[in-house]
Amino acid sequence: MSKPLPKAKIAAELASLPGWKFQRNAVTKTFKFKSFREALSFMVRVGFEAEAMNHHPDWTNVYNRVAIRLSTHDAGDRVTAKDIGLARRIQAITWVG
Ligand code: H2B
Repeated sequence: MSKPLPKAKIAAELASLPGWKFQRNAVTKTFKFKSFREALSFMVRVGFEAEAMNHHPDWTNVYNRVAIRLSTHDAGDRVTAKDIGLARRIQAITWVG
């Protein structure tokens, strides 16, 4: 089971993850797209990454916005290396801001 990362380690990781924040024991980012279609395509793309990692985002979608919150439920809803890994994979999806 993965262990919660210390706050300082999370801050260090976020330095190279543009737009991601540490909020209420999760790493978060809201993405805005041109349309619902784009937002939904992004969610499908992220879904495949999540399935490949067996690590899944908590998220909400309202029209062209997708608000993502990453934490590890098995670690008591705290941020672990898995969340940082998924954030990096999301960030690597080429057309994402
Ligand atoms: N996603 C997240 N974000 N946290 C988890 O602890 C988690 C998960 N656990 N996806 C996985 C699935 C677990 O429930 C399965 C059984 O491996």
